[in-house]
Amino acid sequence: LTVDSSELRDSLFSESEKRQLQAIDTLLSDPSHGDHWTLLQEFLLSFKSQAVNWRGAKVYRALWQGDNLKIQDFLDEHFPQGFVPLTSEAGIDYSPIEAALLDEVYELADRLTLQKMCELAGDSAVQRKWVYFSEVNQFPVTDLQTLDTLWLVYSEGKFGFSVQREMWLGVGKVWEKLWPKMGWKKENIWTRYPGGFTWDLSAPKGHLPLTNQLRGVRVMDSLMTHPAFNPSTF
Ligand code: UYC
Repeated sequence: LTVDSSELRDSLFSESEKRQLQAIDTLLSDPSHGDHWTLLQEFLLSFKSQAVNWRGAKVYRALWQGDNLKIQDFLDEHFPQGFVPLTSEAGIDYSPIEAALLDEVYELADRLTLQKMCELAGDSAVQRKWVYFSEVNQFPVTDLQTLDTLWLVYSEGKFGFSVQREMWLGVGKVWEKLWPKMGWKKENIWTRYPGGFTWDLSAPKGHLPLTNQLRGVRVMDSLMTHPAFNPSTF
């Protein structure tokens, strides 16, 4: 490695998020360049022994969207199941959600999230196409964390239940203060599904995934208070 690329390497593995992002931008501007490709591989492989984060997912997504065969082969070989470990205690396959998020089709990812939550709840929820708060309470910690990680890492940390939960705690658990912050209510009027929502990263923090409020706030409350997002359970 040249002096330049060893400096790039330091930045890539730096604790400073800003420095890391600059390195990522440089590397992704020409990923198949020899030194760049060496570093990108090392960076992605580091997530085999370390929790995934959105910087890793950003690199994975950019390479996944590209059309370089050598790069595609590397991803197929080392990440045949996608980037995020899709752990499920319930035996549910979350890969369609990851595929939608990789494609940046956030509306489909949101639909699939609801569908998978119905699967988690069982056959009757799949039939009725929505979930009871009492079913959400019984969701395995692992599965909700997998769903949350998917949203988190493919949104640069902007979306996900854990983000919504932090915002909810930040407004003293007052729902009416939460809705406008997430863009679910504007000038005291509910945002209309689906056209009123913003299906990309220009959305407000916590905008996605959606939880329909038609039947009240209890499902959302069950999500926000679930042990999956409660640090005291660990
Ligand atoms: N919808 O307004 N929503 C639907 C949201 C409300 C309504 C689906 C979110 C308010 C009806 C999703 C908000 C309301 C349907 C969401 C929102 C309302 C529907 C599809 C802001 C009227 C048709 C999944 C809080 C004043 C479905 C699903 C039906 C659908 C999400 C109406 C994801 C976050 C109170 C009539 N809305 N929803 O659940 O059941 O069907 O007929 O929240």
